[in-house]
Amino acid sequence: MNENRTIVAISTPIGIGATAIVRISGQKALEITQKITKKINFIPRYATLCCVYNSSEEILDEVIVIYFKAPASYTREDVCEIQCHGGVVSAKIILQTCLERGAILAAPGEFSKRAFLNGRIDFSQINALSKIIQSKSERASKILAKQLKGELGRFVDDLRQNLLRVLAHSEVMIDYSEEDIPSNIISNISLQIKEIQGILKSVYEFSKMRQGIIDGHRLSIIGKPNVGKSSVLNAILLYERAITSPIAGTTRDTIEESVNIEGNVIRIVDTAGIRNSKDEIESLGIKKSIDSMFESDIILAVFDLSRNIDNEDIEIIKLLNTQKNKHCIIAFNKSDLSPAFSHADIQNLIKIPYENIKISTKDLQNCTLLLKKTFVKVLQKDEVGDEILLTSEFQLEAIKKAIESLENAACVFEKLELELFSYNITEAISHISSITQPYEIGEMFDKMFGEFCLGK
Ligand SMILES: Nc1nc2c(ncn2[C@@H]2O[C@H](COP(=O)(O)OP(=O)(O)OP(=O)(O)O)[C@@H](O)[C@H]2O)c(=O)[nH]1
Ligand SMILES: [Mg+2]
Repeated sequence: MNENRTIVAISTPIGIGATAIVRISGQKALEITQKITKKINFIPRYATLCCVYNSSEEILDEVIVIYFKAPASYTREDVCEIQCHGGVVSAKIILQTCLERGAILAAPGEFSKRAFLNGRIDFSQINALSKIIQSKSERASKILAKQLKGELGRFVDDLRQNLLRVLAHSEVMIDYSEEDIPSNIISNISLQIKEIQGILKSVYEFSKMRQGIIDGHRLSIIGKPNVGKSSVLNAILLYERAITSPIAGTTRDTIEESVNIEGNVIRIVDTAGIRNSKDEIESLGIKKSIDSMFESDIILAVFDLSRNIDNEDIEIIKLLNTQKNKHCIIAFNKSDLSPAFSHADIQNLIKIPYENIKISTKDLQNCTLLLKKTFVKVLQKDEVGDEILLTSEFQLEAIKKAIESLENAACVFEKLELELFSYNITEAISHISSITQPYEIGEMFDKMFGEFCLGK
């Protein structure tokens, strides 16, 4: 990127609101603003009322200019913000005039990119920014605002400092012969590694469970065929969205609908019944059911109380057991019929935490009420207080890799293979650091800044 270019963009939505803001950043920001306003004196951080003129000296609008002198600005460059009248015309013609005076149209997120490259914000803050812009929930915005203030950056810094200390100890020990290494240093390092591993694991699991807060909740209804999954979907939506029938294998493809339950937007996915099928189309549907379960943060597994537990149900339980760090609800359906088994019969097969409910979709009112109550109960577990929350797939992946590196480190440390130990600690440090200072900058930047709107 050529840092000498002065960029400009409209940073408010076009056509909405009483005022609009045109933002200019770069070496020529002040000079361009002076030219288009025919005014020389702008005191930094003071609002100045003036007019904007085009190159034929015609007045375009009466505006307020705020000049942010470098480095005390969002990008750490000279920045001028021109507040003009809203609507569709004014901001556009002011933008055009700036372009004529030598500014270049900013790419999406280019102001933030400069802020990052000039050390004003770190990568975790950029991530928070991009998510705040897209956020549709108040809860998500509050969490992201904390990240924007650099909370995650400080967490990363602390961990990095601790690991650097461990690394320094290890480097010193390399020069000793094995028997000369003081035993208290060895036990101290083991303890520190364990402690950091513990912190990382709990942050990872806590965040994984709560991914739905930031990205939106997704609930998959799974079960073997004919247990009443589509009937459950219809009960949640209170209308016949999916076809239901006594024929096993009625639902062939996933069906998705969004519902708002006490302010939580949940995408509900009804899936094809999971079983061993030779039918090609049904098998494709079943694959989609399993994929959908993997992508969900809440799983609603439905069982038919009126039929004996069989191998197909056991397969569903086995699948559930692979889904750690997710919310799981087990619904025993068809409770209006005489029961063939009870919760106690399968309880010890289920290895993950879950809520269980007994329902009958034939008693629609109670069924809907109970399902919604359970969803709310499950979502309440998502409350986030002062805990650190990782808010993107990239951050989760970085912490996961750091945990793996620390596991390797702990393993080689037992054998006092110190060079390998140092190598693994260095790896862990670089994975953790990538949350605030990514090393593969190019591609990731384009992807992330591409999600920004113009003028941010
Ligand atoms: N008695 C009784 N029948 C139910 C209940 N819920 C669903 N059914 C019936 O069970 C049959 C299967 O229901 P569906 O909702 O189509 O089941 P499904 O799990 O979506 O089935 P597939 O799409 O084939 O996997 C239908 O005939 C429903 O009317 C219930 O609570 N009680
Ligand atoms: Mg169905």
